[in-house]
Amino acid sequence: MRRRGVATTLAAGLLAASCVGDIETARPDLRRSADLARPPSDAGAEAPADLEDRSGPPYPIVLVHGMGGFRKVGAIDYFYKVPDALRQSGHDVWVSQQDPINDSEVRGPEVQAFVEKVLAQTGKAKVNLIGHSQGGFAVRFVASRIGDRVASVVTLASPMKGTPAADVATSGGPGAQQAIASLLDLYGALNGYDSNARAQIARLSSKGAADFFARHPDDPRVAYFSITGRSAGSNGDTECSSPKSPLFISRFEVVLDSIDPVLAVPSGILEGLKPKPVHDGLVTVASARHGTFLGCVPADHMDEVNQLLGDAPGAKNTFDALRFYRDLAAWLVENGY
Ligand SMILES: [Ca+2]
Repeated sequence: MRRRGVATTLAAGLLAASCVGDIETARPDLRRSADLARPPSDAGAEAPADLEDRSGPPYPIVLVHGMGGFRKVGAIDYFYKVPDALRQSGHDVWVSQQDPINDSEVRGPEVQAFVEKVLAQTGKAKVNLIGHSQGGFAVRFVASRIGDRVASVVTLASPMKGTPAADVATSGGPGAQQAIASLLDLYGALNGYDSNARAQIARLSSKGAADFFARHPDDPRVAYFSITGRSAGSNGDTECSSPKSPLFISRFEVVLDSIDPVLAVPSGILEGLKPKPVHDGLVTVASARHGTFLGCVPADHMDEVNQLLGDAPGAKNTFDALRFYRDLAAWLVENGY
């Protein structure tokens, strides 16, 4: 059931919050809105059956961002213009505002608390979680903790097996300082390599990722899907192949993407590996594959979330991030989530 009134009210609340720069004060107000109360026209409905019906699908969508704010964008606008695009299509969308720079062990419980508030406010039995990059760690954490309340987990370009860029950054070896500087710049952690940023980058290393998911295993009651980007002019080769790829992804099969300049350093690290992996400038396809892999879109790590600020993904690249998220949300509804 679509609730445009709810979506509109939530959109207004989150838009108001988005005008505030500070993460703590920008945390969305989770008071029950008037629109969440039963509409007057439903007052005479059969209460028990009606309540049961309203808790079912389609479930609310919770977007969970990765590290940062990218550069000057900030965490609130991380999925640039995506929440509004989804709400305009009738989806009930919430944007988690967890700590932008911290270990997934810290961010995971923050997202869980947020999801539990969404569940309480909407009266829905479950939610759909969509996490980009390190946000994929947080959504898998939540599904591991409260799997009975999670219908689906969609991870986008999440380095489930770590990223070689973080391996180099944490190695202390040649190129480490440049890798650290580039990651901090990318994520907007310009105030220095503090302990939180250090922990977060370490979590994105292959060892850090393995440790994390060993502690927070998947729940068999949850449907796990993954999608990732391919860039640097790659067509994805066999690494992107998926028999489960829906049309909204597979239709980009012959479209190529160029790397955003902000990803030059981590992309260079990946391009230097032998054999050279298919990647999005930060995360390899092999690392991002998890659960039911739905394929690759021609997008670098910034394009995947319509960054920077909605700029075009690259010459002759027809990938449209806002359309992608609308298609993804519609696909979730079609499939009963
Ligand atoms: Ca691009």
